[in-house]
Amino acid sequence: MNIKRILGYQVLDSRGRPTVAVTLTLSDGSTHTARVPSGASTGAHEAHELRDAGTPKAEEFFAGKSVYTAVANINSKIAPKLLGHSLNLAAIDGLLVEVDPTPGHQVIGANATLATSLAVAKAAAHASGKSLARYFQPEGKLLIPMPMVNILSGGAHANRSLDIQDVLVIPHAADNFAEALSWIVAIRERAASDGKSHGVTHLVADEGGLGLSFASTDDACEFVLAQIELLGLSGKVSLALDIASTQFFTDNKYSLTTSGTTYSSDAFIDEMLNLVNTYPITSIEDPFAEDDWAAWNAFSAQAPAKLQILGDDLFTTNLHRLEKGIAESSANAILIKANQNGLVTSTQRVLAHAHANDFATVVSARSGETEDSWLADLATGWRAGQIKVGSTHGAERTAKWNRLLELEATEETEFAKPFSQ
Ligand code: 2PG
Ligand code: MG
Repeated sequence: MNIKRILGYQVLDSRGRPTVAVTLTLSDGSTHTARVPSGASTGAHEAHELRDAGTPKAEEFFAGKSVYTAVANINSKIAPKLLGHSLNLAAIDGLLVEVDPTPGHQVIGANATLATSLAVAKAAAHASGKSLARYFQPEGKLLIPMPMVNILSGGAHANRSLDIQDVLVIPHAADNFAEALSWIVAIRERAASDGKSHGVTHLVADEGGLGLSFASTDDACEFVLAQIELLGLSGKVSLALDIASTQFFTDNKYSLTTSGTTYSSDAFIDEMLNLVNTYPITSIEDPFAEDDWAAWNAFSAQAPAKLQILGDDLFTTNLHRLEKGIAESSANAILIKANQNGLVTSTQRVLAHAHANDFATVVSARSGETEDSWLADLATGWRAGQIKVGSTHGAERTAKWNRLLELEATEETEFAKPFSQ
């Protein structure tokens, strides 16, 4: 079976912003569509998301965010190169690198390469008669990832109602994914009704979490812990934080707007240590800015051994940055976002390198998502162990949770164990 047609076009993400879609037609007449997500709190070292601002293609209605150039690159530069090709994903990703050998796909855009690469992966799974998860792991029990789910949103996802970006929960004691999700839905709903004194609860943040206002991160943690306790889930559900601190790191200082406090790196290390030593937090993401390596290294040396220290903006799913983090023991886990990288196979290589070096992996959605569910299959088929999708509200989020429920119901699976060192 080979590729008959590749068509790129512009669609919308969950924020109503343009993003790239590709529909690939195979010689058997079947079609395979993939859509790419887009971040808001993006790291400086991410692969290049090509948007039209400043080009003649930019349209006033999309405020420069249209992706017509990336789409044109798919149709005029990528498609001719791939037509007639058989479905070898690694070989096709190699051809995409030939089209644009720059690091981070600077010329044709990582949104163009990833949409194509994902459509090819879906088509290859179809050609081998398998689901996407099974295409990556043909034999044995599939590993359904442990979810890390957003309850409260702040930072760039909720108009900075909180300095940090996410207070999340990990249902680490659940026996299976369906049970895990039922606990989370209960916590999310309890938090929504209990949160009325902290803001407008019927308005949700970019990832479906509650954009409530709290004076401090401590208050936000206390609030979520209270919901967990009231549901009788204490000790079964732990907290996770995405500090997303690059967002408030300026002039070498961490500046919190809600409290008006400014911290040096050393003072912020103490602040973060205090947090993780006070609350049942089992994972902390981006406690320090993307290039503040010294702070990461010092924190990792002092943090509790069982804490997951997770690099998102720090690593940007980039092999070289991960290698540096491994060499310097800057963290012990990496967030895996395919669009930070730009290709399916090279994203998988980053994940495999992390596993080979005893780093945990969390496959993650972006704050701007689509109804596509490939993320659930990738996280499962790659045996990532953990997944982060946002909250349980919004069809772009539930598409992934529902796909995991489907995999658990229909395939031979086991449920991942929580992080441990
Ligand atoms: C993150 C992600 C998802 P964004 O920081 O981990 O929560 O946000 O997609 O905006 O980078
Ligand atoms: Mg993050």
